[in-house]
Amino acid sequence: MPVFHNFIDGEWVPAASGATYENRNPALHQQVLGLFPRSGPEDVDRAVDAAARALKSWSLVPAPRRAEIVFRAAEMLVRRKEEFARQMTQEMGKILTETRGDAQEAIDMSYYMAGEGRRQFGQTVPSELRNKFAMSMRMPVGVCGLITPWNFPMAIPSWKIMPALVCGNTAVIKPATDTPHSALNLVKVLEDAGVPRGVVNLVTGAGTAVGLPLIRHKEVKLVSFTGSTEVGHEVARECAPSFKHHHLEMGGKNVIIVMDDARLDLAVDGAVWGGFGTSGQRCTAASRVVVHKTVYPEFLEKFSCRAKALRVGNGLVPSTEMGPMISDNQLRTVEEYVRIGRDEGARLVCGGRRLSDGEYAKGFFHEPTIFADVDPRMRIAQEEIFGPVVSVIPCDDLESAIEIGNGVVYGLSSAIYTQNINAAFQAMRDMNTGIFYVNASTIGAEVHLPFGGTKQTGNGHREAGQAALDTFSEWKSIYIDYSGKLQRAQIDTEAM
Ligand code: UN1
Repeated sequence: MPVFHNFIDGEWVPAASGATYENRNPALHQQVLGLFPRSGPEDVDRAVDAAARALKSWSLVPAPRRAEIVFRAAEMLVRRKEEFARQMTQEMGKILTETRGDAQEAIDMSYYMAGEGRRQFGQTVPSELRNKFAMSMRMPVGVCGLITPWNFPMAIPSWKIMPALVCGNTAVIKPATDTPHSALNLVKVLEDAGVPRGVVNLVTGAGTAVGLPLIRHKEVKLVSFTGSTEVGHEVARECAPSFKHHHLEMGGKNVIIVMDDARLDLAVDGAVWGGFGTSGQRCTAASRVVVHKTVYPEFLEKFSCRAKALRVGNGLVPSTEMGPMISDNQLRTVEEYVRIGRDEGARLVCGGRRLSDGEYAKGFFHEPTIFADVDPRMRIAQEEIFGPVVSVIPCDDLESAIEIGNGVVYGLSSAIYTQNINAAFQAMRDMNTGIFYVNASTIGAEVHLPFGGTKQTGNGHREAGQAALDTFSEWKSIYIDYSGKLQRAQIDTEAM
């Protein structure tokens, strides 16, 4: 049985208590993939102390040099992509093509952020006064506490670690309990690429035992959290008393709008990919499809045919199109929402059952599920399910589609399928989401544009793209007066 360790101050060490927990395969639950440290507050303290000690010297390494290490990490990820993807499918369940995509996203983010090492532009502006220079530059924030989810086990850790590093911060990462291995692989690559000791630390274990003490630690100056809106509230509350920076990326209830002039087969492709990719366990998943009434019957027919035909199974088997749920808990949540949908009177057109025959009994599988004729006020159309359950909602026109689309508490991603450029532009303007797609599904954001959402999806910060630099750095404005005399801004300005 492989035994894995925390990474603290450049050493691989067990939890101080020696306790471990099992990392199991959600497709074959009897299979234990490895033992990981069941860490506690004492491990968090050691990791944060190491990160705090490393901060000064790391922040003084020129940003292009820091970025070279990130670049080397990217190259190592390229070489080990297949190995990491297979391990990811085993610990998380999603199919191999998707875990390759997840590792690729980490590669892309690493290359992108490596480039940002040479591009952390500030501003130089004319001063209001003579013989005075004005400019701004970025500063690191300090020790970052990074708390990452299980659905993108390597990509999302990379979204946080890479910008944190190029901006000169040090970090302690606490990966999701269900997917420690992929985060550990990323940290190992950073170690091999030459990140100095203490700069990146990894502590595995539960949210209450590791995440909470990490958020509360006074030396942690920035928390970046991806997960549920419920836990996001808690993170925000914990950070408020000390005004600790906190970046939150939370739930979604994303929508695809299908207009009467849409290329219907393309829209069906998008709904299948967005609804059932990653078994619906994405914050960007297309869990609602709002369809113009004139094409509604045809869309529904085609969509349910495709969903019924999806091959569900172990993600390592090449023919599999949809893997298991991450855990029994997640599977129960999905079953509960199916019950809620039925009770609310939505029409179940396909799926709706846990899969438990034969090989399926060994894991946490659920059928791709579609509810039709859904009222947008129903709970299945309002709440994030994080599973393979899609609500199809009829609409009369673009205005009502947009109103339905916006009628949820979340604001992450939305999409429209139409051939009408005016409709596309109107929806682009009016959908209150952080990400918007035209003739493409709600998933598949790229690393060099801001990622995040409005309303209860986020708290105004973004990750990825240049926006990540704003999340992981502080601004300093600098004025250099070389006039050799007292110049009073605002007061002397007029006399100029
Ligand atoms: C998530 O579901 O938490 O845009 C992130 C996408 C992926 C990232 C999803 N690139 O669907």
